[in-house]
Amino acid sequence: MGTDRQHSGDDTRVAFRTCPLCEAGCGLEITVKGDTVVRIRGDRDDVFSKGFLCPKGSTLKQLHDDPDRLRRPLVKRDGVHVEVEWGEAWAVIAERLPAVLRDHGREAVGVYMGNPCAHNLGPMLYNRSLLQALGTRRRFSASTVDQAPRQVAAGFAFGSPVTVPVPDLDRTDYLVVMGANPYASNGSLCTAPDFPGRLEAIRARGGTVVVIDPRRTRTVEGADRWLAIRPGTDALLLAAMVTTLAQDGRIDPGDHVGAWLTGLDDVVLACAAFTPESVAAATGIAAADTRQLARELAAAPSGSIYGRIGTTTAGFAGTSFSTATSWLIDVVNIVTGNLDRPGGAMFPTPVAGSGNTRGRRGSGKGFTTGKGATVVRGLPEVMGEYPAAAMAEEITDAGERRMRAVVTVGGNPVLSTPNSDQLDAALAQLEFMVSVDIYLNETTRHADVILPPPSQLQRGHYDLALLQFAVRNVANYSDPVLPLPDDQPDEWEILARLGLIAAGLGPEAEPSAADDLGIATLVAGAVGDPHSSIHGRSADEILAALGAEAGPARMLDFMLQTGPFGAAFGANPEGASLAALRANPHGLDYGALQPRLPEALRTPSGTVELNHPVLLAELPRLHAALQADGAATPAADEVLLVGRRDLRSNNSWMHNIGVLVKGKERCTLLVHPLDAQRIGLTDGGQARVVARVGELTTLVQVSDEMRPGVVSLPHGWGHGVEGTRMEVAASRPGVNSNVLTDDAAIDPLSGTSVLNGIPVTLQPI
Ligand SMILES: Nc1nc2c(c(=O)[nH]1)N[C@H]1C(S)=C(S)[C@@H](COP(=O)(O)OP(=O)(O)OC[C@H]3O[C@@H](n4cnc5c(=O)[nH]c(N)nc54)[C@H](O)[C@@H]3O)O[C@H]1N2
Ligand SMILES: Nc1nc2c(c(=O)[nH]1)N[C@H]1C(S)=C(S)[C@@H](COP(=O)(O)OP(=O)(O)OC[C@H]3O[C@@H](n4cnc5c(=O)[nH]c(N)nc54)[C@H](O)[C@@H]3O)O[C@H]1N2
Ligand code: SF4
Ligand SMILES: [Mo]
Repeated sequence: MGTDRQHSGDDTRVAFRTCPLCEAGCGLEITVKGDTVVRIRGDRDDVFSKGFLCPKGSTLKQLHDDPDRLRRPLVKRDGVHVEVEWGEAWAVIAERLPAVLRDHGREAVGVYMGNPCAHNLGPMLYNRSLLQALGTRRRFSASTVDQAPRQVAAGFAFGSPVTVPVPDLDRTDYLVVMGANPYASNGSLCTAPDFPGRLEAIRARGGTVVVIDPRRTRTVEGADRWLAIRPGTDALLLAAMVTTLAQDGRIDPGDHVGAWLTGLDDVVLACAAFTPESVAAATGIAAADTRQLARELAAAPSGSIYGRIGTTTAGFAGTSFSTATSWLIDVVNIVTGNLDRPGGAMFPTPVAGSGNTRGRRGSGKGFTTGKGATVVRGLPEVMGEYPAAAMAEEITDAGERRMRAVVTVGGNPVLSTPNSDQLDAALAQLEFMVSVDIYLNETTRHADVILPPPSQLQRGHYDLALLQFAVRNVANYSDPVLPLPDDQPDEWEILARLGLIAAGLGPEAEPSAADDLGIATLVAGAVGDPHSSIHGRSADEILAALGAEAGPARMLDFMLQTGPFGAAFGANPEGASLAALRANPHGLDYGALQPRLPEALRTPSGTVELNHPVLLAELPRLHAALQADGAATPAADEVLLVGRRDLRSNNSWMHNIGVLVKGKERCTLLVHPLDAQRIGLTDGGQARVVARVGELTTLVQVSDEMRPGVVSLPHGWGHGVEGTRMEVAASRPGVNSNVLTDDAAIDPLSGTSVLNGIPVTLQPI
């Protein structure tokens, strides 16, 4: 295979491959003998990760070999999943899915796409055709339990939801990490292999790292300073930082950004309602600390605030300000002169596939939401989706307009989305459900048909989504390490065939023919687009150069060649292409991030629309919530629940790998000693945790890592449910924290759930 190196003499070879498990995208060196993986280690020559790898990376072998990983489709017969041939699985789908569409219309079908789809070329390139074929607006994904607020804020202010600034980690002097724990997560919306090493390098070169988090995480331990914020109040702190700088007369976006900025005065004025003193009781951060933080960031030669899960999924006063928080992070980065400058918060120039490197540069249609709304709560469409938190009610409470069938692709919403008992019960009521998934788990147990894609090692890889948020402009492609078994379709073929069936073309229609048509359409669009590097060229010439082999690799080649560093089919012979990446198995490095204003903007005005009315209106709403907040007087046994991640977990689905779950129990409730004492909880004892929507019983771990009044329970556990087939996971089940999270509380602008800052009461058992 293209990127392999053959050892002479025996059948041992070394393949280089990017790890598809998390956003860091580390380079792996995989030694294979015959068709057996004998070793996986970090690729020291990888241009980006330089040998770094976490404990999960080498488990691609265990994942591949896991006897519970599905290798054949399952069909549910009399309540039990049985293995069938592919032909039979397709026949069941062809009989039942089009019938729902025919009898009840396109909106009767819903789709949920999970996180692994963002790490996988098949879904990244072919989910869209499945969605088009289904023709439903009832699209849900993990985005609304994750990053949607960050993207919506970027959409309004910069004109495109993929134009998300990332901290320039390798050149910064001052980094504020807000609601992220990259020592465990390895970073998110900031693709940076060895994120911890990059943080240590900031301090080694004399810079400063500050962490804002209700828990003293590993990231805090590696930092200069910790501000133990009360969950959900980051927007208040950020607004008060703006006010501090305004009072100091230090609002200065710099000439470069200042030239492309609208509405700064409006925003600063609206933030004046929040001062370090007026927010201190709510945030739990002393006014002097807020001032110091603002002043230090403004005075640093370069710096930025980087916000993640704690800023995009937190609740406050019964509602959520996640989009506002992401926007205010941008505001602080702007008023301190740090947007779009080296060492600050910068826009990557993705080598392939980004909406913000295509089309007209510097202005555009801008960003809107609300093309449609959910039936039950009338929640608006955002980025082509509805909130994941609305899935259950759309199945159970929408009467004749209810969702009767669901397709999941690489998702486990029963463990990942709020009020999950309710969703679990709703899925059981569906008329038909199909899952494209590698496991029979808490969600897929409800599916009538499960279609298993190939393993992580049996498919090609390019981080099309995550390299859009990388701290360097890099590109890295890997061909499949192991061949596909004879009758195993690739994931793109599964998705394409599902689409063809939904379109009424039957199970015999050819995915490759649909793909040929798809690529021809893309090429025709590009040669006709005056902004494309292949404008005016012959479509036939381009198609001939791309070759006849259908699938993601051809599509990717097209994207690389027409991207900002692309070879443009011979016009720029040294440029990026699939062939160039195959010839460079350790990746290609296109250098540090470059300033991209105004070219990266797609707003109607061609400026950063910092005072977009939808965003600006959040400040009065935030002020009202501050007044309503009962910060000082929670009920005696009430605490706020937040989540946490562990280096050896990956959301809900890697707990079937023995080496990753062995050792001490990790699904524990962390409780501060003062809270434990007050409530009567003991270390190693059990607590009942009660929230508005549900309750559970869990193991208590007393720890002064927590801010008093805040407790932490990881998500992604709660295995061993009847009808699942994950033996190792079932032996260490843990509890499902999303039984406690509330589907009613969402960020109104993005539809994103509240997964942190959940009011709960604790009782000893
Ligand atoms: N309380 C709380 N809840 C949370 C979070 C939190 O911090 N706290 N975090 C949220 C976040 S950030 C996220 S991203 C979501 C994740 O939410 P989901 O994406 O719904 O859940 P995952 O646990 O990632 O489940 C992935 C599913 O994909 C399957 N899978 C794995 N690899 C493949 C593959 O190659 N192809 C296919 N087709 N399937 C595959 C797995 O078997 C599993 O069923 O969870 C969210 N939920
Ligand atoms: N090992 C591992 N790595 C992963 C994952 C995994 O499950 N395991 N999941 C991947 C995914 S899908 C994602 S999205 C990323 C997420 O990456 P991160 O955002 O780094 O994830 P977390 O470790 O959940 O960190 C969130 C932090 O926010 C804090 N927090 C909670 N509420 C608040 C609040 O209101 N304000 C502030 N300031 N902080 C708060 C929590 O205490 C926690 O330390 O990780 C990815 N990487
Ligand atoms: S940090 Fe992420 S990408 Fe790197 S080896 Fe671990 S799981 Fe894979
Ligand atoms: Mo995520």
